[in-house]
Amino acid sequence: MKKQSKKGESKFYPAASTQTSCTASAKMIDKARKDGAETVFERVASLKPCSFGAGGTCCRVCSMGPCRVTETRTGVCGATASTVAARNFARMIAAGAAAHSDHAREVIFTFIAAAKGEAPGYEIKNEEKLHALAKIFDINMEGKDKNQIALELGEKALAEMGKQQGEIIFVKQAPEKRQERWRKEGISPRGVDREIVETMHRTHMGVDQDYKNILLHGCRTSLADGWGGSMMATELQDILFGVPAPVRSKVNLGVLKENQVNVIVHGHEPLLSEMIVAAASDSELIEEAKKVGAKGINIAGICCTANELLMRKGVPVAGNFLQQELAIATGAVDVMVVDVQCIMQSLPTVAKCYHTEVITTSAKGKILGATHIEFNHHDALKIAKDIVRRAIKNYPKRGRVDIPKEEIDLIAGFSHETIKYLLGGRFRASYKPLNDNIINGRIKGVVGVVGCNNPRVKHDYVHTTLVKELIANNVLVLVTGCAAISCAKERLLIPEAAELAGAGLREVCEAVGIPPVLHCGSCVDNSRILIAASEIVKEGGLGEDLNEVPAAGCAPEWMSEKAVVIGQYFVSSGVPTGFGVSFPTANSEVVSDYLFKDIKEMTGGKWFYEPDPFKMAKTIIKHIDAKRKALGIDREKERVLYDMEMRRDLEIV
Ligand code: NFS
Repeated sequence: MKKQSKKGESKFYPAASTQTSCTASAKMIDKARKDGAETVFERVASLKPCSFGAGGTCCRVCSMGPCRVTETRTGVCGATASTVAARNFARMIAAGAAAHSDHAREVIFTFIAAAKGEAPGYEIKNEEKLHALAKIFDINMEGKDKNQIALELGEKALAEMGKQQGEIIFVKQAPEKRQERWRKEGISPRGVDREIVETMHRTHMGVDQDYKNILLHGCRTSLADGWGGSMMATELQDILFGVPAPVRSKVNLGVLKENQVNVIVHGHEPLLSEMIVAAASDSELIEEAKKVGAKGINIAGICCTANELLMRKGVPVAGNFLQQELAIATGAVDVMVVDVQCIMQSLPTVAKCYHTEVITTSAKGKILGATHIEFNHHDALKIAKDIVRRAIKNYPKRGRVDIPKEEIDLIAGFSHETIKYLLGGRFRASYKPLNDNIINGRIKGVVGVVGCNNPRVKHDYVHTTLVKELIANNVLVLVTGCAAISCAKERLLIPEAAELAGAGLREVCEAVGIPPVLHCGSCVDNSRILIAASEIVKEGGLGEDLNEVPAAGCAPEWMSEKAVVIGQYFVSSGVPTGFGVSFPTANSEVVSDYLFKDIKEMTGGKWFYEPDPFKMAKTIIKHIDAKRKALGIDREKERVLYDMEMRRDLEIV
């Protein structure tokens, strides 16, 4: 137990080493405690979660309550535990979908402005992907230059958000059989905004009060995100900033530099952060930095903004969700610039103990105590330069600096295009070698390990323990988000990590020269996993629909509503998906049972819950083995261990 004195009081907190498996983080937790800076690691210890809320049966959609509903006690309006739990779950899906999709909307606005030449600094960079997308959107490209095509694409993409009828265009990226299933069940998404609005309507007091019907629309809303908003964000960002390809970089708090101006970019949308990276290489600004005694300007990322910049530019990653306050505690962050999502309100309070300036940049996300400099794509580079200048000005104000030495190598940049090229070769890009290796059993299956950190469980430990178990069992792991950063810190994103893999997976990784854990990007980039899985199906030999592929998803340290929508769109796409930490409908046995079992009839996928990483690995492998059996590819190389009697029998023969 560690002691912290605050305002003359003594408080006791768990030892940092029990709260995180990341040694750099543990050091900074201790340092922040000594410095009197309260972080999430103290707040979590002093605040117990409300059991009604945690299990999904606190209803506060009207003012007759809030009602704490149980299996035997309804709310004032008569709403049962199953209705309330389904309603809360659906609202989490809608909020998560809204976050991803609103991110997409900003990207589309900038995309259109870039095509019109109204966003200096941005350009339609990847023409190959522009043409591929234009094809999907049925755009006639004849005689048009890239900006004309991009303008049409941008406008069509924007129309997808507000589309009222028909189907989201990306739905046709899914295998035929899957599309038919969605149509048959009535869950094929019509338009992004429409499904989100309808969830809010249905879950208003006194509307949809049949848990199955609520969850049915939850499926539809989740698909509007996975195959709509999220996919749109990823695909258009790839055209604007480039399709990720394998790139080397570094991770953990050691990427901060004592002798340089450090700017941390944190949040989600790469629109401004891409410009900050550009500003940091501006020779005039570098000169200004030198004048204040710094050797240069260093940019590092936190959370999914970090993943965006890492994937496309190889910008180093300072840490994941639970490290945002700890980065400030190093005393070396001159500016932390944030946009939207996963940003703790405590940042300016923590920053008060140091010299860091926290700058908010989105009109949608302000924090009291932070400086607000609003971003717009017309003046992006100028705004980025202003922000970097503030960091330079702040550099001489530093107090004691204590940067942990951890700075770990990693390889990222595995877009679905890259995986295809790496496995099949530049001129015959194909998923066939991957399919063949799954069929011959060298690779048992493919699992997406995604999502957040949650201080209710040991930081990074659940992710990395689970992933190590999976690769040891020949499961190829695709990672995104904070999960990817956890794995990177544990040295799992380098080719040498193949030594920890089972013999089959190791052989494949060594032959191709890839790590057994592939970094596919940020959280909106989970849509890359959907496309990769669809390509696997289209390649042939592993079933005709996504639910037949030996694959699974999980978010073992989840905390945000975005994780819920991601999990649900995996399940709605036919993929068994697990949560660790806690399950948001736990207080309703009826709803949990439905999500864990019966939803499978509708989607072919289902949820599971398992907080223990070893048991979760076992559950995942069981799912994969069942799928291998159903495909008839489970019979290879069964090793028989002979006992003495069997040997004697053999000798007689
Ligand atoms: Ni996604 Fe969770 Fe946030 Fe990224 Fe990290 S916390 S759901 S992983 S940064 S979005």
